[in-house]
Amino acid sequence: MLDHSRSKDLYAKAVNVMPGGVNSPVRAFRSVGGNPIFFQSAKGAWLTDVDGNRYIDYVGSWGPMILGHSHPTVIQSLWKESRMATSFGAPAEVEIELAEKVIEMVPSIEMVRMVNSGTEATMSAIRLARGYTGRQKVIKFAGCYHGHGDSFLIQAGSGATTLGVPNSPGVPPSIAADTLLADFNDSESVARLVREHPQDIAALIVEPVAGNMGLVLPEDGFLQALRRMTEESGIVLIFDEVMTGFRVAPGGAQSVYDVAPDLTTLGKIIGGGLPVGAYGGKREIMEHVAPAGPVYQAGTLSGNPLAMRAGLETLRLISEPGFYENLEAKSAKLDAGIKANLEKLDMPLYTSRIGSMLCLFFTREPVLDYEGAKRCDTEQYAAYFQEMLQRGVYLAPAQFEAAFLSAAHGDEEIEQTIAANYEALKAVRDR
Ligand code: KE4
Repeated sequence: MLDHSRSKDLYAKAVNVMPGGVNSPVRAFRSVGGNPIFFQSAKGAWLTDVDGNRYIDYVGSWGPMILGHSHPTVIQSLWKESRMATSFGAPAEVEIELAEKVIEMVPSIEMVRMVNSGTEATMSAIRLARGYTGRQKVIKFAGCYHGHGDSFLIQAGSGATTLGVPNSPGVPPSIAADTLLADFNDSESVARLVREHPQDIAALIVEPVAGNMGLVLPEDGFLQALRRMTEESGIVLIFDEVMTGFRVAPGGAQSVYDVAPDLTTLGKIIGGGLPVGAYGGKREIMEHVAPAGPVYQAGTLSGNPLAMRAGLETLRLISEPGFYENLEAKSAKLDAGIKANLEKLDMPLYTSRIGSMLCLFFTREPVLDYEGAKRCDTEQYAAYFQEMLQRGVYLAPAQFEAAFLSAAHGDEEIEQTIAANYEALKAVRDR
């Protein structure tokens, strides 16, 4: 067993000063048991914890670390930027540079506003949709997670499901009443809501590839149906690409499925590991955002030069020729290795993958929506997580997440992961 004594000591201190000892619930290992691990450093595909144990990392800070941790070019650019300033609270050229890069990479985005988290991006996007349309209601999908804004904590995925609170206390019923729930991959569930609430739906927000109930891909025609129905009804279509943006392709999931939303929300990779979110889209809609228009949204550290610089350098590096092809080859190799292990062990578990996002579901049924995800055996996932941890592989401490590869994951890491996966699955099977 790995020695985690310093992590244990630190957690005992942490729980006295922070709720649950963490600054974000899913990190607390509540659904996988045991003590959360405290980390000391990270480089490339590797994490080192405070007890000196090393792990191959498949959380990647929940998505941002597509280059791998502490990429030298990003670190160097941050060092240079920090010698000039850390924050102005006033315009800086690097904000324009990042905005231009985002607009270049995501054609549906004509104008963009930087914020400080994915939650801020999604909260602002629905406020903008409500201000632009003069309508009130928002459609979301059960199992999708759009951050912790009040309107979204209705059948929310990710940590909300992991901790069993998909509908959080503290959300006023009046707010919840304006959030309409549909089922992922079920366009008829959307059509029904549109029929029931003609002219009163401001926005439909969806993760075009759902990464917060495990990884659930859109079935053929689903996203196209959402585009058609929202177009016909004057509903603002918002693709929440906080996780998939710059992850599944340079232009995000919308470029993979060739569906252009009205607004896109971004986060994670756009900050290169520093706190950045963004929302953007059609100029005609974005021009309603203050101070250009009346829809108010603001932020002390929005456009912060350090965060902008880390994001810009990251987007420049992932735009280099061959980056995604390389990432795809690594991801396909890992996926094939896991599938071969499941075959050898006669464990027909369901898996999903798109690019460098993968998921192993502890269920034999295909997972196409939230109901399917909730059928997973989270106890088995917990056992699998611990077996992998002991073998030096750090996975999301929750079944309802995705695993992320980075460009820094090489053959050595992938082969070590496949070997650990075989042993861990065997241990779970034979429990
Ligand atoms: P943040 O506010 O956590 O930056 O972004 C919220 C968000 C919005 N939209 C999508 C599609 C997201 O996946 C997220 C955040 N993702 C989770 C992981 N599934 C963040 C990890 C955490 O909550 O600690």
